[in-house]
Amino acid sequence: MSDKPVFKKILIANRGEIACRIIKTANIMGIATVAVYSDADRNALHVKMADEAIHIGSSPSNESYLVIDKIIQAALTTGAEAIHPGYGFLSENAEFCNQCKAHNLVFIGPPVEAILAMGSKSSAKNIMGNANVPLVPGYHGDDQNPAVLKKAADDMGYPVLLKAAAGGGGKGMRTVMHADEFDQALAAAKREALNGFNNDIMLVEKYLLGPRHVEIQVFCDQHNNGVYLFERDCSVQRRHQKVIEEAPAPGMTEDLRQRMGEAAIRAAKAIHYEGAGTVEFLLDTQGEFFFMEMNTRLQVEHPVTEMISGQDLVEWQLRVASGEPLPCPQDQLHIHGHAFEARIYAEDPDQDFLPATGTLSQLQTPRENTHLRIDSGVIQGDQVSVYYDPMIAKLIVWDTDRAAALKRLTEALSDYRIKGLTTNISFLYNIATSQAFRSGAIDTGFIEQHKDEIFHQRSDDIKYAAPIAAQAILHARQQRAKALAAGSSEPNSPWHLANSWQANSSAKPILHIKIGTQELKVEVDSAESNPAVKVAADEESFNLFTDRGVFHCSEAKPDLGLQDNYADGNLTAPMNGTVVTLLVESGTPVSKGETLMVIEAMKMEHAIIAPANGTVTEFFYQPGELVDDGAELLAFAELEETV
Ligand code: MV4
Repeated sequence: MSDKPVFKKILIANRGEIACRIIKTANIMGIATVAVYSDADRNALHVKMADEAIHIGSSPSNESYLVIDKIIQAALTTGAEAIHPGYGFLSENAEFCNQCKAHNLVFIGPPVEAILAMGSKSSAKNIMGNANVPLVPGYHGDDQNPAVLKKAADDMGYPVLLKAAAGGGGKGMRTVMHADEFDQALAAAKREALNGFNNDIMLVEKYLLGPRHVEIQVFCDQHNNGVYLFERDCSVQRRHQKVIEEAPAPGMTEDLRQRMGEAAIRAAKAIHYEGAGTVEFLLDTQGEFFFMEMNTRLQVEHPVTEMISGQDLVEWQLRVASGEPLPCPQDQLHIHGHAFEARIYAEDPDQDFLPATGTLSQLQTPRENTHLRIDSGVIQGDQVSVYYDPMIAKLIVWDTDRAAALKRLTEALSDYRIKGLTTNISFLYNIATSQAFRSGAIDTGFIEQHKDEIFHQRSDDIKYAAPIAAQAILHARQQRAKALAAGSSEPNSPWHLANSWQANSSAKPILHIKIGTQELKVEVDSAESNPAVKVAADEESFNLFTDRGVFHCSEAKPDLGLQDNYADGNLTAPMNGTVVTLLVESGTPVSKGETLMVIEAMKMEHAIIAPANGTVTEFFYQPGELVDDGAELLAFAELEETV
């Protein structure tokens, strides 16, 4: 790679996937790495991957990753020459930047002046307006007299958007649809801004309807060179959290790309930028773009840019921070294919995305290759704690065009297996397979507009999923039967042929299935064999990944009232009733806990459950027959444990 390393040793002032990401490139470049860690991260992956690690405090980030002194001390103690702040934490903290300089440590990021210039929306808009970067029409003046703000709104016409100058992430933001709502909205936005940022200076902007979030990756060196590495479309967000990002942006033209790229370079040059930066634009439905803000750091979604450009942006950061010129001029940068990034989170989309915590008891991922990359900071067995962002991994895919890359994304999502905590994988899959997303019709309102499809349980979809789910359940049974047979003393016995052989019935099996919260009976056409969809069939309940989204399915256990019988191995009728269905075939090996037959009594269904691994050697009743309270229902042979 390089003749001499740009730095001998760097400290990474971060944790999780981004710390691991930076260490990977440092390793390739022959740069030694120092990790820092809190109590909760004592055994974290980034600590294991680094050459050295320094403990910097207790678990809360304001007692560890956010404590400037501790991080500076760790760098000085270990002899690191430079600090990479990653994203979040101290990455855009001017004081940290100053402290690095004061201690002769290179801050791998822009000059402090650039961070400060972008810290306020009104100062940013002034600078960008002067640099001929297009701005959303609006008012960003110093005179904060409410009457002046109101007149600005009246003059530009409604709807308008009030934005806190110090704000970010949608905080201190209010839309005003009509003039008569203005005063109240202004008061509310000011209160929120004062609370959140100790500063209630407001901007007034024309409110754009249905805009897209398109951002440009820029890079500048210390020798006045600047290039753009094209755009990312990050329109698919919920509550200002990005969900799926992609590059290039769907529908982007060469002309618009060049105009946005050149505007982004003007923005960066206007603040004498150095290193990796992102200029965010709103792109309206007419194809006009407007400066929104500039992020003075490497961003979470940088991998999609790496995938389409073939460049390592962390390598670029390290080279540029050490004083080297940019690795590549503009005319040698090209877009190859299309990339997506999906952020896999420990959270529950059905509970308003409540963050989930717990142990990753199973973490099985699709295999990485040139088409598929996973950036993660956790491994199986790790905890997702309350202390930090609950992102588990970034799943990044690449292919020659958008449709092929999207297929890779949906396949990879359906290959992910995470147990121990709730994740947003189904939510991501439902977005990725929705018709609107496939067509590239994305804007910042995407999730809200398509929520029925994304959080779907529509009845036509359930009807579609039910037979597939039934096939999956039968398939899983066959797999279990084979596994049992392989472990039994008579592996070649016809009793183990679960797939086709039936003892005394030609009836099609009826399964009781739960899909989401709905329970239904499904008659299975055994002629159809394996399900043609992805399903993790090793579970009692499983996610069924179809081209109409994910369905959470399980075999319904109609009765819980028979738990006592089950515990006793008592296979008798709980009361007078009727046999509803036989759920296994006699002679077929079954697992302990599996439902063998269903009885209906007093308008309630009761499951008769296998007391152990074994086989039903005979059912004494068939569906529709009456049974008396206490009647023996079936003969059961326990599987003898082979020694
Ligand atoms: C806007 C806008 C429409 N018109 N400004 C949201 C967070 C902040 N960074 C800027 N945001 C917006 N500013 C005008 N004049 C719509 C949004 C917006 C948005 C922007 C990017 C990504 C997602 C968004 C979701 C809702 C609103």
